[in-house]
Amino acid sequence: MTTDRRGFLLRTAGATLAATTVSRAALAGLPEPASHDSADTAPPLVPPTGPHYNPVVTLNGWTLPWRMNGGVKEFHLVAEPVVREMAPGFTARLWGYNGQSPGPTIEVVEGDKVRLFVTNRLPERTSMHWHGQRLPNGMDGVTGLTQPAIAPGKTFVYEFVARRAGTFMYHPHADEMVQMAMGMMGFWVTHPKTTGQLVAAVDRDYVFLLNAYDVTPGASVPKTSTMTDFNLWSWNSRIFPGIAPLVARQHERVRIRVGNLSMTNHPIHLHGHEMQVTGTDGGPTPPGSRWPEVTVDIAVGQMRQMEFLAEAEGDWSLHCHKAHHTMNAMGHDVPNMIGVDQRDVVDRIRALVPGYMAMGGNGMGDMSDMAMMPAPPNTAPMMGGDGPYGSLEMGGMFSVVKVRRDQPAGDYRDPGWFRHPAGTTAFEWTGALPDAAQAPAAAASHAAHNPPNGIEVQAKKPDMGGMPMEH
Ligand SMILES: [Cu+2]
Repeated sequence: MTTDRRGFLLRTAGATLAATTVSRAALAGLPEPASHDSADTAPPLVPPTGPHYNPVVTLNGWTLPWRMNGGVKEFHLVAEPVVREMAPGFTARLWGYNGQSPGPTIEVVEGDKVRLFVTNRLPERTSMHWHGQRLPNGMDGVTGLTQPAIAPGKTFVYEFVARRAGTFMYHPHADEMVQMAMGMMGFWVTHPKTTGQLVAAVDRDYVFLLNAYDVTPGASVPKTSTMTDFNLWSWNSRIFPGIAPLVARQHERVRIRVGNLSMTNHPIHLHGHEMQVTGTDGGPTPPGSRWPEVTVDIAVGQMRQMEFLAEAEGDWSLHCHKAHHTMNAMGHDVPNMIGVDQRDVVDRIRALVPGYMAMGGNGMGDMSDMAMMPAPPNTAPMMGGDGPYGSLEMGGMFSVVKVRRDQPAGDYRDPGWFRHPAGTTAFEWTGALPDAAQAPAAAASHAAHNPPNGIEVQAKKPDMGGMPMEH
């Protein structure tokens, strides 16, 4: 299909423009839809042609390739049933795009003309809404309001100019309750033409979506009528320990873009560093409006861009701070048995229910090894993930920011667990104290600020205070 540049501009400027089915002739010229069958994090997709930008990395996801056609970037999304490994040992049957849920990330540059083909291979109708974009009303993708639904087997075309740089999402606006509960969503990043004070250049730019599923242990298809009681809280349809780490070289500037397409808010908490919200779904925040924080709450339907300087080496937790959201299926609605000696009860119940197991008499941390609780096949452990010191006892919306001084720039491979310098980890008290443990950087600061009498008289100002995003 060839494109008349002038015609494209005229049509996108027109108020009557609407998404339409393509003709048979045009279908023959559809871009080949790329597909992805792995839940591994794909390397960033460096743009094959200018303008250059630092591409994002989609956690446990990938970026959709495009083709240029007469100055227009053409993408082909295919809505279809997919199989998603949500964590090792647990696979869900979802709906998504191009082989995965979420669908691939779309990356363009401010001012790009884009054409998106959306093919429906689902058993029911769908549409595509480009969440947060400025676009002609008829391209907004709302079934019944701005376009007829895309029937199974049909392909629709959306055309608009990516007018605003920022962080966006895409999702159906047709039978939304079912289609989003089944995993239909994706990320969209529009890079600015130039970086500067409002949108800084960063060394690493990670993106993920917050989503949630209700999958009965042992089953693989989500329940789609669940309103609040989800049992799997996921990033990009992955749950810990299945979520990839966010890797950075020490002193790099890192951006994390998050969109929330679940049914509740998620306070995303980073250990060891302060973040600033440098952008919302409405665009970049003015530098004077930014303040540091360690937890950024992200409401339903919102997108947030957080940035921080990866100054501290180590393995730093990044997670939702709702404790139930760092727990996988089977952790919810369990009666509180703390302090209850269940031995006698268990014997009596086992006489009636063979195989009955007591849960949580000393808290539920013991559950992380699953030794006392055999799960049905295809069930994610309630919590787990082994670290260098044992089980993390976490699940769901949890990952690790891995800051290393020797991580090569542009290398996103997992460097493994942090090797703590001697004397810098919490230790068991055995009656005497060695010299106080200090991380090397902190030790220098401590010496500079401590008078001989040992009373600390100055607080060290957080690094973030003087580092703002503008330079
Ligand atoms: Cu949460």
